[in-house]
Amino acid sequence: MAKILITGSAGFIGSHTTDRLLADGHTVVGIDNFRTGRRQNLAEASKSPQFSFHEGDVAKPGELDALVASVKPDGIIHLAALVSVQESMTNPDLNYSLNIHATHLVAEAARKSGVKRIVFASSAAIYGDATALPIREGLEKKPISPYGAAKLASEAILLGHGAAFGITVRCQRYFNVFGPRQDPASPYSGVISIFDRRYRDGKSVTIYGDGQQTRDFISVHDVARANALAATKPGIASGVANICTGRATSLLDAVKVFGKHYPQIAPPAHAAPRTGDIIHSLGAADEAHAALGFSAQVSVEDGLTELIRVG
Ligand code: UD2
Repeated sequence: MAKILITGSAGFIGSHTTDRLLADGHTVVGIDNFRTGRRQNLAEASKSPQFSFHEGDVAKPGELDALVASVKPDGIIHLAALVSVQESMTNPDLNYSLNIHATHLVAEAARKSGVKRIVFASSAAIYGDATALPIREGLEKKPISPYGAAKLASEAILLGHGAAFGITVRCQRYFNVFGPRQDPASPYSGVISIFDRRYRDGKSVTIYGDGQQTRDFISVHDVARANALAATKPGIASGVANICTGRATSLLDAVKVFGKHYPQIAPPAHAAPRTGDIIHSLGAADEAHAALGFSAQVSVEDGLTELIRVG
């Protein structure tokens, strides 16, 4: 069994990854500053004697060094980040600090304490407006936001450190993740979280465009499993991999599932397409399977049904 330190452990993906590792019998030490994470997300984890939590800021020099030196984890899963693409546009400095500089601090903390593995929350945003679908990892990277650029830079920082100092680094390029605990607060939150909140509040949803646009929606439970595999599977090499299902789902198909559960709510309204939106996004899932033995197991329909039931 491994001891894993998770930065951003109170966040959407962080808390599910924590739960997954604990369920598999591992020990987890979490760190979060609750900037976007929520204490409530760790309610289940906090019941486990295998879980401990440190309230702190990964981006503050020295803070992580001390924690990593005292915990001596087998691996670090680095999920703490500025998570909103929109916020990276309005505050590129903060994006630099939380999404690039903080990653360097994680790499350094690992080096100083001899940590052997780092798993990093990268994003499909590094590809930008890719038109050749499905998107393969070797595609030219053309990020179109400070957020996407920071994720790409972070991959390079970690892989460089890994090669120089003998750390196995896995960069996980998440596609459109959905599931319980995702924050629906902003108009730029993930569409599934916005739809879930509106249906729950008895309101109908708005589809921007005709609803034929597609995304590679992946359940957060699958993402948590991919993170756990990348952090604990023996004998894996450094590298990057899309964390996706390899299947395209249209917004209309997603809305159909909500409609089944909320027959009393008016059908969606349609509005003009959102400026800058891409029509289709789809990942190729082969690399994660080859490198980690990971393939997504939760169908969009099952994942949505769980979200609607559990919230
Ligand atoms: C993601 C990022 C976005 C940008 C983009 C680059 C998130 C949440 N968004 O957007 O910032 O980096 O990738 O490819 O990470 N929609 C509706 N109704 C709503 C909300 C959304 O119809 O109330 C549509 C939206 O116009 C889009 C689709 O749903 O066509 C998916 O939207 P999204 O923001 O969940 O995800 P995405 O991949 O467009």
